[in-house]
Amino acid sequence: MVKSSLPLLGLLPLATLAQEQRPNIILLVADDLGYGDLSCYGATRVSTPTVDSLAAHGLRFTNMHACASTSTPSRYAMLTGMYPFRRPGTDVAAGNAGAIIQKDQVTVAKLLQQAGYATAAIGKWHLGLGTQTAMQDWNGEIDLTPRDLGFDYHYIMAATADRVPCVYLEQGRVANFDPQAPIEVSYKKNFEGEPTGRTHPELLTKLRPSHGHDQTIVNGISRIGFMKGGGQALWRDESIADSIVSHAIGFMDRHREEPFFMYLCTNDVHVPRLPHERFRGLSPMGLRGEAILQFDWTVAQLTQALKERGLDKNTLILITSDNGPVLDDGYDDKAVELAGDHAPGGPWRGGKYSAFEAGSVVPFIVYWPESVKGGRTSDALTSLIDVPATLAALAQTEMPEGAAPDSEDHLSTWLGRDRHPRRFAVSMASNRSLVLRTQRYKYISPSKGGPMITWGPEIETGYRATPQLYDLSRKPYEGKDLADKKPRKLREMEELLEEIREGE
Ligand code: NG6
Ligand code: CA
Repeated sequence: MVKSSLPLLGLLPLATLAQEQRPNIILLVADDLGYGDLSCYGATRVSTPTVDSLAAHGLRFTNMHACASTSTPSRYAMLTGMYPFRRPGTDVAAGNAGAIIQKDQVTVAKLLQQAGYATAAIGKWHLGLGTQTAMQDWNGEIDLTPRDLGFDYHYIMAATADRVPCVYLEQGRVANFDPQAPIEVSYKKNFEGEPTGRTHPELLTKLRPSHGHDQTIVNGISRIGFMKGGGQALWRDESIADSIVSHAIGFMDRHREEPFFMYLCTNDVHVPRLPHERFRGLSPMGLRGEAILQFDWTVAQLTQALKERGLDKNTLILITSDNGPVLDDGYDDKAVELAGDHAPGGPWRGGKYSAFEAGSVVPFIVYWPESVKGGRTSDALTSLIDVPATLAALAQTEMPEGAAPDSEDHLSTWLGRDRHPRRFAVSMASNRSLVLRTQRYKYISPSKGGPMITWGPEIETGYRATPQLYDLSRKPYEGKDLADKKPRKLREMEELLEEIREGE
């Protein structure tokens, strides 16, 4: 079934990479960008020329899996190399959640730091901040930040654009802090006299909620959670991409003489979708389409900046997404009405939140002009759980005992030097049910819950009280449950999942 179009290449063995040749690494993670949202993955109603060109000159994977179909658990796995099902408290985090990754945990950033890389986290964070939930000092210094987790520099959004606090944090403090407007944050109750989307819909000048998202209003958009103050520090949604790009380029400039690692997370294409005005009207799919264009623009800005600094040849860019796509995720941005025949999940069933494939199959493009032969695709089963071990191997640094326990080094597959698939890929749906993929089969563990998401998005969950088995070599994908027909295969998958569950 591994019918990759990769020829087996006789490139230099990795071990001969000299220290000084170690590339800069940009791990570019989009938010909720689906497999079918890029034109190099088959989108026709939107065009992403820059990403397409990186794919054309790099390696494009068709079977990469995020470890969860929502952000927090997916990112947790990608940074720590530990499956989120091993830790409670790894579900979608509030904006005032305490740090979810422990200070003593190994992260990909710590591994690369130890290898001599300058490291940064820029953009969406969504992994909690501070030692204790709801106890952060937003007007002073946050007591546990990405700095404690291996990132020398951070310029981040605490959670998501639809959650308060709507400010950036830089080096543990609110960026552009406004002493005239001290910040308070609560996910329990509103602050006296503060209007919300629910009480003051007339103040919603930019976007209205379609479900949820009716609390504090910032920039004419109501959010999840309550906040007060912020003043000059509050973000303008239309400028988030610009702000992320300029801070990424700033970091590049400060570290052009040494290897750097950037965990660069766009807000696009998460809700509320309000890309910069210069994209308005450029997509038949409205704001969601414009957000995809803005994502492509972000990639263009980065590649251009690398080129101008002579860093383009020796920078490895990995482009992916934290989870699958959703159209209506809580704001009336006409994503559903304007989608036309666009299939954000490509050929896969389900979407964000779901146990079906579109929840976890994500785009994955590897671009490194100096070392990766371009123009190829690979259908090898791969997983974002391997980010820590694979990047540590690339940086030629040791993995400490017990570090990133679920992560494996698949560097040769990622760089296209061979086409070995992972033995399995595990991901987690939003109700924490587990999904197991092998190159050919897929197992969905039994769980409670109806066939559709209940709170607004029109997405099939893939949940069922009985175990499901699918043969992914058959179309339509996940069209026929083989659990009854193939009891031996089913048992084999159950046992494998049990083995993975127990191992650590
Ligand atoms: C959901 C939000 C959704 C989005 C998601 C997290 C509501 C009704 N929906 O709870 O809008 O924020 O959480 O998305 O609140 S993620 O990509 O960061 O995981
Ligand atoms: Ca997401």
